[in-house]
Amino acid sequence: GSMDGGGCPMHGAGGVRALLGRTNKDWWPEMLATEILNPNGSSNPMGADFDYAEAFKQLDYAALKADLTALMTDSQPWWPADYGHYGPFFIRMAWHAAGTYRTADGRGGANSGQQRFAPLDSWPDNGNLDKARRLLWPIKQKYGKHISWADLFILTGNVAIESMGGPVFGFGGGRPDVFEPERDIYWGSEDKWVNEGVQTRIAPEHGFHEIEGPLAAIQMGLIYVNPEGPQGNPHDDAGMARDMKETFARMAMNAEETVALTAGGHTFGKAHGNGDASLLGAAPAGGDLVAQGFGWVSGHESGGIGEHTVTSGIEGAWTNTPREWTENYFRLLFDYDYELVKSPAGANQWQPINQKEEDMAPAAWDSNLRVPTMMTTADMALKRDPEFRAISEKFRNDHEAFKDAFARAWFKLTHRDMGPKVRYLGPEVPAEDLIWQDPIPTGTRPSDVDVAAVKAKIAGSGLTVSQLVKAAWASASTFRKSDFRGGANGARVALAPQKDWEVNEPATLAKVIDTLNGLRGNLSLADAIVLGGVVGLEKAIADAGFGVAVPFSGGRGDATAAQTDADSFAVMEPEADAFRNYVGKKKLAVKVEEMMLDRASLLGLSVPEMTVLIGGLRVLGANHGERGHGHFTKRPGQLTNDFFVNLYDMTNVWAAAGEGDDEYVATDRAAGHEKWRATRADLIFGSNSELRAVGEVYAETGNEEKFVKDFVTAWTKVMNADRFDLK
Ligand code: HEB
Repeated sequence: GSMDGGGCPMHGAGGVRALLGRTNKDWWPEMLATEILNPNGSSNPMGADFDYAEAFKQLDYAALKADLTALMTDSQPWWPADYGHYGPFFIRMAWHAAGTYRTADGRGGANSGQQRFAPLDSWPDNGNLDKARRLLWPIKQKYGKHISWADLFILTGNVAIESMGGPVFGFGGGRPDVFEPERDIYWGSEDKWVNEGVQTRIAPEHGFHEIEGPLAAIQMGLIYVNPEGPQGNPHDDAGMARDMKETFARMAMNAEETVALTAGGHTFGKAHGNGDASLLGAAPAGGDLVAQGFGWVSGHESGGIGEHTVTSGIEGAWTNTPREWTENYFRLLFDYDYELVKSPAGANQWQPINQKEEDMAPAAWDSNLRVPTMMTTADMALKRDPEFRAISEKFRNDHEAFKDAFARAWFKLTHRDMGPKVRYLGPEVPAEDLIWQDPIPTGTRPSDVDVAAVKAKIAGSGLTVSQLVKAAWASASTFRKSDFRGGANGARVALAPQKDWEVNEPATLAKVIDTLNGLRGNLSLADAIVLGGVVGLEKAIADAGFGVAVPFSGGRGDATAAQTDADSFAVMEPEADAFRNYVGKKKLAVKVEEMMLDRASLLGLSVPEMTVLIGGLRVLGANHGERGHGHFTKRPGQLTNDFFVNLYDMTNVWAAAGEGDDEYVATDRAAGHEKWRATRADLIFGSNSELRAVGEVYAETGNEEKFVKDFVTAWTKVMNADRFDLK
């Protein structure tokens, strides 16, 4: 069942949910199935040779910014600008583009322009942002390949802030667009949107940790929290603050950043609820052909634009100066007491009691008219929650501190998923290094002579193939293409918290690192760990009788503990790692084989790459804690295709080894004696027809060397996944 009534969010047998939960096909069954033409997920019309960084370097950045500035006040009759200025609207667009980021898997966020696609384009919380994108289209069209939509969303947000006098910390370009929805992301399992019934992800009697898996929003279709209060209840002060803190924490924001962002954002613009929400038409993804992707078209006699716009249903501006950066947000929040009122659309909101005429806002559509300002229940938490209140008071009394905090938090919000600073492009990249960028000192490329010398020392060090391969895998396999964090560069595997992760077998890892540190000469530790993997593999390949070389690209740097935010790395600890046949103690929300897919996806691997890596790692003895499961070989430490050969051997009969679903045993069909042990992450390569089809290729006679070569290619891809300097 679904999670109606705030119940258990888990689905299916054994309390596990489906990896992807509810998908576009579930929401919009009639959506055109364009993916049949892009079975490999590449609908990119720019082609493989297109280098966005090169195209961006040719951009006339100043001209683009001037055009964006002019756009701010170029009101269009089909979507008139409130107060004659689109700035606030564009800030909300940029914030919602970035605000889907979540730390747990690094997915979401601004870095691929996903707001253009379902389901995000049709989330209730993204209401009317389709108009913001259409307003931008002439500029996108003009600058073409030199600016991606993903970059444009964020740069437009920055220009909006600047054009209203607000503080900005910088801008880095370099977010290449994708041209289809990211289909590897879990947005939740609920079958109703936030506005279709009460389906909160935090059951009041439980608490924060109840938000399942990577999710960072409190309800389906929201960026974060319900502005009217938990489940729409405007009187649940504690719940409101709790929801805000937990959801913002899940996108890497602390309480101070949360206050600065919300107050800074709501210094500008207004909410829209001057009309009847029931008159709104379908969201973009479900819309009629002639709507051309325009959503939420209103049946109101005026067309539901301008004065009668309905978006959130809340109505009014937060301040008396909605198109300028000022101190008015905190002033009005603290100077007035507020009473609960209903917007014309029926939403709960808070209105200042006995508001002075001069503190009222101009009407968005008529600057001669004064209307009361408002606060949402979420805004009220900034003064009602004790922790938030202390921060709000500080900002109220120290406007410079507020400006700095807002500018920095906005920069972090909008750049958090871009990975290391080497990926930032353009003239406005701030010089200052920020801890959330996971800084790594630039490495130097070791000479061939040095590499050869260290290789020889590693080979003679007594470290085993298994130890070397495991250390290299532990180091590199944290990489995730979702937010470009992790990876072998920086050698953070030798620092807290990674060095202490159970999956990494801390004691053995420490021994390998000590040994490598003692012999690495002028190579960085990060390079030495990867080179250790090369030495281990080359031995395993030679022992198996093949002559395949393993490439090595040195030049990694070593990060220090001071350059590492240990807490922010803690969320990256694997709860399971099929590549090392590891399952932690925590009960998994999805099946082990789905965790395997998820990790392979974050590493950017294809099905054959994942398959060949698992098959090879098993025979190399890379299992966590020397676990024998899936170790289907009589020649351990040799890089052979034995895993697949033995898995597909019909003399084996497989059965569950006990009560649980985590251990299986093969017996000889005729003689009945035990032959092998396995986990789900092993047997899936026989039971799933697609994985089996690929595994069979590697089991085939004549493909033994292909197996070795493909393994080396996939392995090297993982080792170099974070080498942005090589690309
Ligand atoms: Fe915000 C708007 C809520 C945060 C910025 N918001 C808004 C609205 C609402 C909200 C309801 C209205 C919409 C319509 O139109 O109707 N928010 C909210 C919440 C939160 C937030 C609940 C959490 C707490 N914001 C935020 C942030 C930012 C922002 C963080 C940035 C930084 N917003 C904003 C803006 C606006 C808004 C600018 C306005 C728009 C216009 O004007 O259009």
